[in-house]
Amino acid sequence: MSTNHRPSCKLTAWQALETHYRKVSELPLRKLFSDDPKRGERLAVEAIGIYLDYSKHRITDETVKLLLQLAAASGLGDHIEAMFRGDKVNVTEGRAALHVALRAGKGQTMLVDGINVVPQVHAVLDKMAGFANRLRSGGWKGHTGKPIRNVVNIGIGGSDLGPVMAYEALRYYSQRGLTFRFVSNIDGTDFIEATHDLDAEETLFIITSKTFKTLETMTNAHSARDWILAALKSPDAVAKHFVAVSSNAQEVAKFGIDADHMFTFWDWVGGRYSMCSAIGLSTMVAIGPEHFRAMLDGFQQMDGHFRSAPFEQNLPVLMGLLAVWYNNFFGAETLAVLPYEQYLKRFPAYLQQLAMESNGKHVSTDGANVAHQTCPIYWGEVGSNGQHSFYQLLHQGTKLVPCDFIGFARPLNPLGRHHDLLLANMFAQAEALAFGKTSQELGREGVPAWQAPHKTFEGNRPSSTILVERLTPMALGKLVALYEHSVFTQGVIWGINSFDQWGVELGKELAMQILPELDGQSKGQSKQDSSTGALIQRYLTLKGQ
Ligand code: G6Q
Repeated sequence: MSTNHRPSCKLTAWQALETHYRKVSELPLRKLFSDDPKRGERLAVEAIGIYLDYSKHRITDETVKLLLQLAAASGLGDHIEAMFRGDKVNVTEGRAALHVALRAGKGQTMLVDGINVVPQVHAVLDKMAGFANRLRSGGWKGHTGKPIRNVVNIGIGGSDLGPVMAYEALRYYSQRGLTFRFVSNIDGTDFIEATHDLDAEETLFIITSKTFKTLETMTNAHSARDWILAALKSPDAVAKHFVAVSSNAQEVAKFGIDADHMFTFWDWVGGRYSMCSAIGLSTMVAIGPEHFRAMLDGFQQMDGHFRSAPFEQNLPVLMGLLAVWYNNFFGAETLAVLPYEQYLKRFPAYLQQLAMESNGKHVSTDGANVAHQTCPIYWGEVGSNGQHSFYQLLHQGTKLVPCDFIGFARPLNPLGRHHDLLLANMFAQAEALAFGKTSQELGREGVPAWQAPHKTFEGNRPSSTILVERLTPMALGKLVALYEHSVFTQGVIWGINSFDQWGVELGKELAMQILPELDGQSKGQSKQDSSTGALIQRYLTLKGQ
C-alpha cells in the first residue's frame, strides 16, 4: 500500500460531492419522506443482527452513490485488505494494526511478518481463562489465604477505557460476588476512593500497561504496592495480589510480578484497539471466559461483515461515509452518540478515544498537511438523561449535530413500562429532530404568534438509529467493532494514519520538565513561558512553599 496519498479533496468524487451538496443541502427531510413513502424502509440495512436506519439523513440516492464513489476512489477496499493482511498500516510507527486477529477463531490464519499470530492469541486467551476461572471460583487466594473478592484494574487510556466500558456494559452478566474498580487518573483521589473500603487481604490488582512505563499507571501501581505492603506487611504478598498485562516482560519483572502472572500482548495491538486482548482480563474475570468468547465472536462477525459486505450494505462503511458527509460538506463539528441503554453509560467516553485519538490528525500519511477537516468531536450521554440536558441545543440550537441513537428491543431488566417508555423516547427524539414542528402546526394548536418562533422546531437534523435485539456480550462486540471500522473508514477517506497518537507526547514531556519546579528540586527562575511560570509560582505560593 502506497503512503503517497492524493489529497482527498482533489479527488473527482470529492468534488462531485461538493457540487451535489449545493443541490441537496437545503432539501427538507419532510419532503424527502413525502416524495418517497418507502424511504424509511429503503434506507436501512440489516446485517449480523444490527439494524441501521439511515433514512433520517440529509441524503438522496445520489448522495449515497457519490459517497460510495469516494470510498472507491480513496482505495477503501485495498486499505481494508491491507489491515486484515497484517501490512504495516500504522506507517509512522512501522507496525501492523491487526486487532482483528485478537478475535479470530482458533483455526484461522492471520499473519504478522509472515508468522501466524492466531495460535499466540489463543494461548493467551487460554491462560486468561485459567486465571479467570480460578479467581471466580475462589481458588485464587491472597497472601493470608482468603479468596480474592475485589479486583482493581489499574491502567489508563486504551488500557482503561475499554475494560471499564465493557465492565459497565456487561455488568448484567458479571459475577456479583466480585467487586470491580478501575483506577486511571494520576490524581491520588482516584486510587484512594477506589480502595478506601476494600480489604487488602481480598484485593487483587491487575496492572494493565502495554509499555509498563506509563507515568499514571506506574505511579498508581506503586501506590497499590505500598497499600498492599502496609496492610499485609510482607514483600511476598506482591505475588498473590498483583498480576500484569503488558507487552514489556522486562519492566513487569522489575516491578516484581512473576512471569507466570503476566498476560502478554503484542506491538501490533494499539491501545485503543486492545479490549479484546489480555487488556480485557478484568472483563473476562467479571463475565467469565464463555461470555468473553461470545463478545469476541461478536467482534469477529462485524470484522467479517466489514471485510466482505458490498459497501452499499456495509454498516461501518455507511456510518463512516455519513460522518464524512456532515464533517466535510455540511461543516458539522461534532457527532453525538446517544445510547438508550443505561449499561452503555461509558460507551460515549470509550468512543471519544477510539475516534478522536485515531483521527484527530492534521497531516496525511505522507506528512503533508490535509486541506480538509478530519475527525468530528464525538460526544454523548445515555438517553433519556441527555434529553433533560443538552437536547435543547440539538433541537433548536444553531449547530448541526448528527446523532447516533442506539437502542435494544429486549430489556435486560424488565420493569413495568420502563423499557417501552425509554424506546418511545428514543424514536420520538429522532422523529422530532428530523421533522420538527412548523409555525403553521403551532398555529393550529392555538399557540399565539408571538410565542411561535420559540416553539418552532425547524427539523432537518439528521440521525442514524441502530436497533439491536438485546445487549449481550456478542452484541457489544458487534457494536464496538462497528465503530472501530467506521473510524477506520473515515481515516482512509481523509488519508490519515488512524493508528498512531503522537499528539499525546508533548504534554507528557513538558510535565516531566515542570515537575522539578513543583517539588522543589529545581531552584530559581522557571524555565517555562511567562504564563506557565507565573502559574507555577502561584501554585507554590498557594501550597505554602
Ligand atoms: C491508545 C494509546 C493510549 C495508551 C495509554 C496507556 O491507543 O496508545 O491511550 O493506551 O497511553 O498506555 P500503556 O498501556 O502503555 O500504559
